[in-house]
Amino acid sequence: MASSILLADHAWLGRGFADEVALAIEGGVFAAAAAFSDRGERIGRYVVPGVPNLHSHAFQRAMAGLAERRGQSEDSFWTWREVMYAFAGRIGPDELRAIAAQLYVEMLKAGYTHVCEFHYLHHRTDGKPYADPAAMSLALVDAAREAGIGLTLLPTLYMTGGFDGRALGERQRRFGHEVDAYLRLLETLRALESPMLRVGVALHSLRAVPEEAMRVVLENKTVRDGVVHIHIAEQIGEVQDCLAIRKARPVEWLFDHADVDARWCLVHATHLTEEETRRIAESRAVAGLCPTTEANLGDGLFPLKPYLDAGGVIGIGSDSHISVSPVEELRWLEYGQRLVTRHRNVSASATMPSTGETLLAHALAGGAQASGANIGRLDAKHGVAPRADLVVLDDASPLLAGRDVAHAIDTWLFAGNANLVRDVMAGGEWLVRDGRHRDEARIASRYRAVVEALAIAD
Ligand code: NGQ
Ligand code: ZN
Repeated sequence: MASSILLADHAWLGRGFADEVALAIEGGVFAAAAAFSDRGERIGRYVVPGVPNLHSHAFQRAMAGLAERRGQSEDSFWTWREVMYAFAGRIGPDELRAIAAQLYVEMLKAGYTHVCEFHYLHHRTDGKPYADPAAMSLALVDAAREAGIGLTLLPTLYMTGGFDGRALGERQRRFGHEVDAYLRLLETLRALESPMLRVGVALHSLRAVPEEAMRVVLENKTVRDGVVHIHIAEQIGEVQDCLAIRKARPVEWLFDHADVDARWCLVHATHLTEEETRRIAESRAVAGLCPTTEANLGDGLFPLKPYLDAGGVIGIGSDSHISVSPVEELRWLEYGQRLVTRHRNVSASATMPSTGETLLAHALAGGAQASGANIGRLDAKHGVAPRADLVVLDDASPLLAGRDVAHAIDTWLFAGNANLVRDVMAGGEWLVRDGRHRDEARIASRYRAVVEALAIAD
């Protein structure tokens, strides 16, 4: 890992651009600020922190496009889930490694430098553990290392098939754990932690985790200092079931039964009352928004404006990977709001008038918080040097012609469809240069072989 000084005409510091910035990199982190001089390497006009992707189910990348045909009955999230389960049943460790590595290369090329993997494909399809019970988790760790992306691995607790505590269905069996075995898996993975690999906890959903199990896991000492992710209130049906069985709405129930704070990431949190919106905002938990997946699955729209007005924290994820791009997530986050409110620049405010900069600042801060990693910025915070993750935009692109620094991020996020991400570094390593990942040919050809074999076996 070389030490170096990188020079940017404009680099994103704090919540916006500063001019003529020298970034000193040492041991994979941004060391104390350096002087802007000839001794550094000029890397480009616009340099921004790598974007954290706070929600991913990597295997679903390989089924993108396979659930867009009408079925017999009315299509919904729940019919999509059946297609997804059938697909998931065919993924073992080798398939997962190949799919995830390809996905992570695509993420890096799009500007994501860290991913939170909400991982629940733990066992063989009959529910029996692999010879190494961590085999599927380790396939994700390997894939992240091959691609060079930072990873927050979130082994996911999944125990029941519904709020009524019913047993897992046949196709859910491989997701399941008893609490003890789950905590053992967590401990095995915790031993591997490094600056590029964090380990947190995920509860799949209130549907999948009984109250008592949730309590035991949250009280466990290895869990207490890490991040906690959960899918919540994504579909109306889920809110109704929760109300019927637990006598409270999902977010309401969670806040009444757990100390939800800044360690938490509430994924989707789509269907909220005003009171629930306020409670999440005040808790400082991250709302983990995945706009392209939420649109694709017909989930509904998050109440963004009231939530941001209440000071809420958000981040973005690509979830099912129907799209792999922070541009698309942030663009659709804003566009969904414009379409329902019939206003423009909904996310921006008087203090931060640029919609693009506002959204990027949120995604960086909220994503870093949900990752439990020291990322999302180019400058030290409280004296702690962040990991050296950065994105250089392609200033030679016609899209950026005639744009000054005040319009660079708005142009990146809202104009056109050409990918403006030119160079990407994570953990102090250049992974993407001139739009190409250092190992993309090998990783893509292995991916192709795996996905073609899955298609032949159909
Ligand atoms: C998942 N995905 O775990 O992959 C879920 C679907 C479920 C999204 N919610 C399955 N987007 O929620 O039961
Ligand atoms: Zn999810």
